[in-house]
Amino acid sequence: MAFLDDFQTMSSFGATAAGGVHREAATADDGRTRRFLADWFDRHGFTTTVDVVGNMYGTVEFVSGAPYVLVGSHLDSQPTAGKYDGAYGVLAAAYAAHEVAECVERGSVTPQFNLAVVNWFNEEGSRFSPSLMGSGVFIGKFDADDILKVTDRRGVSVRDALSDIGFHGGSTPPDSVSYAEIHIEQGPILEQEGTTIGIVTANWAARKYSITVHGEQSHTGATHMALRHDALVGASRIVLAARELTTRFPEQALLASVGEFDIEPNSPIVVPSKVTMAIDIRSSDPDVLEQAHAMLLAAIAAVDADGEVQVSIDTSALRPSTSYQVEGVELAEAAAQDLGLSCRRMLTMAGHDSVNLKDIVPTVMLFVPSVDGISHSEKELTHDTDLLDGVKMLAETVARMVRGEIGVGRSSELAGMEGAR
Ligand code: HGY
Ligand code: MN
Ligand code: MN
Repeated sequence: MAFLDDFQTMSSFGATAAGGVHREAATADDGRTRRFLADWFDRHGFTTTVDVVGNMYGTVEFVSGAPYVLVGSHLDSQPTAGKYDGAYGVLAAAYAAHEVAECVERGSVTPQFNLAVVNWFNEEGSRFSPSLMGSGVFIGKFDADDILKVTDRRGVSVRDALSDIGFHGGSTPPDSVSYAEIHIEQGPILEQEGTTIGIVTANWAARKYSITVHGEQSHTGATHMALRHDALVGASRIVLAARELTTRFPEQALLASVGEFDIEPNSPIVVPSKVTMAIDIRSSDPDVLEQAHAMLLAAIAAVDADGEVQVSIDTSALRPSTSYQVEGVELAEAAAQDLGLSCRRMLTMAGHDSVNLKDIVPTVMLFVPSVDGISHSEKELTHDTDLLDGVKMLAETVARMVRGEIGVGRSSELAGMEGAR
């Protein structure tokens, strides 16, 4: 199968020994994967363009001057991650778009809109924070100049990293009329139920914090205990407070972890002077998330008030729970039914670029099963049959979108959402 062969080739860029990929945004391996995609676009009649924040588009024009149905995901990965998260969605989008373009050529699809495959820059947010960066600029939530100045841990800016790999472009992004994305579920529900396609109706709410705990550097073997200001002790209390939060709600109602943690100066014989960390808390219930937010702030204030360390909350960002447009959900259900694929409605716990896109255009978000629900791990796995059924499902969905079944004018839901953005 061409799709599976191409997916194997794509997964070789930044491949790890344990079968995953390590391909953070705008690294050399991300560049290699992007060049593979650009070459694929060339070979299949798509025009490649790159915008100022490194979003890559492969466009095909059917109707001169008409807006574009966008379909895509992201090629970047977390460190030592799985090969399916994001990359599957980009290649599936390319194959689906190619199939739809062939249908247009044969006359079996009469297009109302044009079509563009997209690889969003830095969905993961591991090298450069925040996540959902390229799609955030696309929808106008972030300013491109601000984003280009963001630096990684070594002080390299987004602008320089993109230039280094040859993907700091200058093209105007295509004008979008609707968006579709397919992704692995990253949870166990589809596999447990034996369902092939998940159709996402809303995203979980999330809050992400970056926090600094300030102590005072001194000698681990010579400073009296009463005189220590150990940043790591304060930071550890906050890590445990985040875990403890989850026990105050029904099981699964709240998820929380500290995923990033840096100690300074990180020497065996020095009491740590500073710790920076990132906390991620999520819930499907916005009220639970807000209660947890208040509890976490209280726990942090208590650590600060004890006096050994000072704690600052440097950034705190809310990703609210919002719904995907019903018209897109219904379109996908009809497509799955016509293809004879089992499907169910579900929520997404993880963030996706579609969470951004749905704020400006009708958006369809699809899932295929993840074995054991594992993701952000080299153990991530989706069976080939599910990958191929997903491509079929995406092609049918995109064909309907190109025909204009959704995205004509602005939906009433979108009009109502504007004030909340
Ligand atoms: O889930 C996340 O927050 C990430 O953007 N994928
Ligand atoms: Mn992803
Ligand atoms: Mn991810």
